[in-house]
Amino acid sequence: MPRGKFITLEGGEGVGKTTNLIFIENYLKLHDIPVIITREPGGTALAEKLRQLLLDKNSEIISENAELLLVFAARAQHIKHVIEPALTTGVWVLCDRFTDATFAYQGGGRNMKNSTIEWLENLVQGSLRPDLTLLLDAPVEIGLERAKSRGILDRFESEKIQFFEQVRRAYLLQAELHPSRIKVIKTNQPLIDVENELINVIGNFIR
Ligand code: T5A
Repeated sequence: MPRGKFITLEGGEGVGKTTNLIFIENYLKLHDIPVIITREPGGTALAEKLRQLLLDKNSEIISENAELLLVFAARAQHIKHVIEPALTTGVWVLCDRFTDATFAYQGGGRNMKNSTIEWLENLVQGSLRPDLTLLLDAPVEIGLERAKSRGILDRFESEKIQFFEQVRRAYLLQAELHPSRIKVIKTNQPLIDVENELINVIGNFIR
């Protein structure tokens, strides 16, 4: 049985990852591709608990190293119990955020060294990397406006605008570094146009 493909969706706050994840899942199912959707941080019972700790804005101040290690601890569980078992049985995995988010948020947002993140990436993931990454990109104000319209902000969403500008820059830099894997899709356009671009990219990928 051929190994499944690993597709990740990335982007800053409120750019439309969750909305478009469901659209992509339906598109793949229409093409008879077995697929599961999952998310990071999260995806297993323990990783979801770690997600709660990471997003809780009432917690004690979380040090940058603790934040980075919590993200990778959740990822280790997610890979072992969800991602690898699916891929090895031929199921495609569609994941809302993965390690590009760590380069963007902890690397870009928190100014942590990329070499530290790369070290943990190799430790936790071995050779596992996404086969395709869809980087949804919109000006920071638009994404934050959309995120705010949903109500209470979490620990990350409560950061200052400069943090999100750094996150966006780091994401776009990742796309420049990995042009064959990461496809940038602008989401400051009507949803139907975003969906058409996604069909184009994923259609090519399937072929
Ligand atoms: N994190 C995560 C790290 O710091 N390091 C890491 O390694 C990882 C993996 C997780 C947080 O954890 C941090 C980053 C994050 O802050 P999250 O829930 O995954 O949090 O991320 P969020 O960005 O908070 O997710 P959101 O649900 O807020 O944003 P989405 O999923 O991008 O946006 P979505 O689809 O919910 O859309 C937001 C609103 O916009 C509308 C939708 O209908 C919705 O109301 N919308 C559009 N409106 C108009 N036009 C369009 N084209 C639209 N697309 C969507």
